[in-house]
Amino acid sequence: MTTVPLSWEELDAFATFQTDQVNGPTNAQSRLRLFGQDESQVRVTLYRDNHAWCPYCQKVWLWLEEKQIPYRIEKITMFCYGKKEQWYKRKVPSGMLPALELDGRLMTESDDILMALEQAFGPLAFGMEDRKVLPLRKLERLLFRAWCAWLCYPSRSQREEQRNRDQFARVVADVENALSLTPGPYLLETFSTADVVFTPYVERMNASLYYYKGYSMREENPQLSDWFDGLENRLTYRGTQSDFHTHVHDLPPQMGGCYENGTPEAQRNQRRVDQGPWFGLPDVTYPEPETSRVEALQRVLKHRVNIIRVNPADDAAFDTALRCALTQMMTGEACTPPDGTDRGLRYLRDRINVPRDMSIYAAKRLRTALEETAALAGDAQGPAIPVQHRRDQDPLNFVPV
Ligand SMILES: N[C@@H](CCC(=O)N[C@@H](CS)C(=O)NCC(=O)O)C(=O)O
Repeated sequence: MTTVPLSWEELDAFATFQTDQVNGPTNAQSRLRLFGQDESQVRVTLYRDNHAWCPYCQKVWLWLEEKQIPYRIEKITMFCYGKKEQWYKRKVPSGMLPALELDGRLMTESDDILMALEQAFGPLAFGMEDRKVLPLRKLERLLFRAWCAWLCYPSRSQREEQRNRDQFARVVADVENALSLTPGPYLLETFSTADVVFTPYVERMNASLYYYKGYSMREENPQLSDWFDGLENRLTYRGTQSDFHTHVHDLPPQMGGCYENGTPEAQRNQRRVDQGPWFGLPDVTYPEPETSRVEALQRVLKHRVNIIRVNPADDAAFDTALRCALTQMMTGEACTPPDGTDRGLRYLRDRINVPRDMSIYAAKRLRTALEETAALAGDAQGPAIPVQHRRDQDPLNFVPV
């Protein structure tokens, strides 16, 4: 027995989630952050990517949020998602992100940006050039290189694959050791620039190695596990945090390829990340907020016209199918979608982007509802996610109507 889908008006009535994007918790949708201060205090504009994916942007974003510096956000398209904005190319001819304006002075290069921000506003506990931070920054680059060597080049033999894995494990052991030297979960006595520098790529390592190599960085390393938990205790980090699905499908075009090792663990993890269940994956451990469903609903309601328009399914049928999935998500009652919409529902399931569209738990709720609703119609998967580019995510398709 399944229910009939709620109308858009009925779904609207569930949309009671209030957020303050300007002064409230860190979120990916905000264009202005004031932290309770007056707009006249704004000295900073951050130019970051539309998809909230760029790791170097995340570094600067997290730093500004931690320091509660009032700032504006301008969002730019990264090459692999669509066409770079001409006005931005006039400002930054290379088109690279992040860029930042401080008192009208434009700068690029995330490390230089952080150092300029430290000069203007003081360090985040320990500065970029602090003698405790410098060796940790070096360690982060070693970890990054070992990760790329393992993930982003095809291994010619089992031995080479094992060598790359061992090399990565050796650097991880050094990170574990560094983390064990401090009493808390962070790299130094307190949360600092050092943690901000590690965050973006370690988050991407955790996702990609789980999926492509069957290696669970967060679960297999107790100090890193505590470190991730320590990050997730911070609302700043939660607002910038992505999920496994988003990262593993955004990394190949960005990194020039990600190579799986074909182990049973990797294959099992790939099925899990792509088809669920998404709850219980080691991409998050803090408890699910009560607002996750309503957050997901509101984000869909805001963009529903474009979501339906870009979907490969017939618009009228997909309108009903989407309402079925949202009805299931909000009421818990199964709702059978029109025949043939399973493919379209899974297309959308595969294109929820965290944190661009919504927070991690909201995305898990929505992916689950889309999958469970699709399963009532059939087992057709959506068109494959491209690995050379992500123009299926062109932000121009989602300009609010
Ligand atoms: N060294 C630079 C690296 C910045 C960088 O590589 N940015 C990439 C995104 S992660 C970029 O802007 N690529 C151009 C594009 O994809 O549009 C920094 O630290 O800021």
